[in-house]
Amino acid sequence: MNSLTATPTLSAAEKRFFEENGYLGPYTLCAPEEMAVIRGQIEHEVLAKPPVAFKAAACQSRHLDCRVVYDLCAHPAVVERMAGLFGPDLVLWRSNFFTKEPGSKEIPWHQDWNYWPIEPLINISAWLAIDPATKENSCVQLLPGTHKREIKHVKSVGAMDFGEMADVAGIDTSKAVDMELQPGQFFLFNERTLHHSNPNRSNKRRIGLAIRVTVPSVKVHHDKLYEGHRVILIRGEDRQKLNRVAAPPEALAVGAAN
Ligand SMILES: O=C(O)CCC(=O)C(=O)O
Repeated sequence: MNSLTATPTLSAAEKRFFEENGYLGPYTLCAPEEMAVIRGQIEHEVLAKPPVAFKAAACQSRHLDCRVVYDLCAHPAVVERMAGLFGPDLVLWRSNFFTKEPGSKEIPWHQDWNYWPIEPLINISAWLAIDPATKENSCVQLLPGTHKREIKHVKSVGAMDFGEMADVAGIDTSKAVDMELQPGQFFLFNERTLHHSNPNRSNKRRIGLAIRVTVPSVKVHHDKLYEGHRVILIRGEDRQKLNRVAAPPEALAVGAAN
């Protein structure tokens, strides 16, 4: 199926796979050639210029002020599959670019719920490859089935990119699945799926965009994120109105504010 032209739906087998394993994919949002053009915009107009409308690092939630990022986060290839798992009403509450330059550290095994100010802890993420993501340049690794329980997190040990990591004593991390992706491909996973990435021992940079989506009945604690934080409704209706909402950025907003 061409994910660029058809509305994707999930089969019963795909939904079962997600329930059993806590992840799904890879799928294709766009061709590598199309992502090469988008990558240029991300490098020069997004990551090179911090946001002005809200106080966050240049890699955080740029779907709020850059149309190119919003269009990736709200792409039907992503959103329609998320709707197949989480229902018709969806809220984009966060996104971030994970850039691993050559020599960058390990991101430890973790479950995302541990770090997030949302209540209840319900989230579906898409991880979209901006650069190729391979074993060589430290693609994300997932542990299937680990989403079924919460794992205690402890202070990180060793040279890690995060301050806290999951306590994986007793968990067989050799069963990890390598999520190797071409630019423009993505996978889905939930807030309890254990994942990590190795140090980047190659000479190739790896950028991915993590897209975080929840449902309108989840309260996002804006004050624990950053000043000016908002959510954007990307599908269906927000009947609960629990969160501060923003409109999608204008198409011309990329780079215009700086
Ligand atoms: O990109 C990585 O290596 C880690 C990604 C991650 O931790 C996430 O998307 O939650």
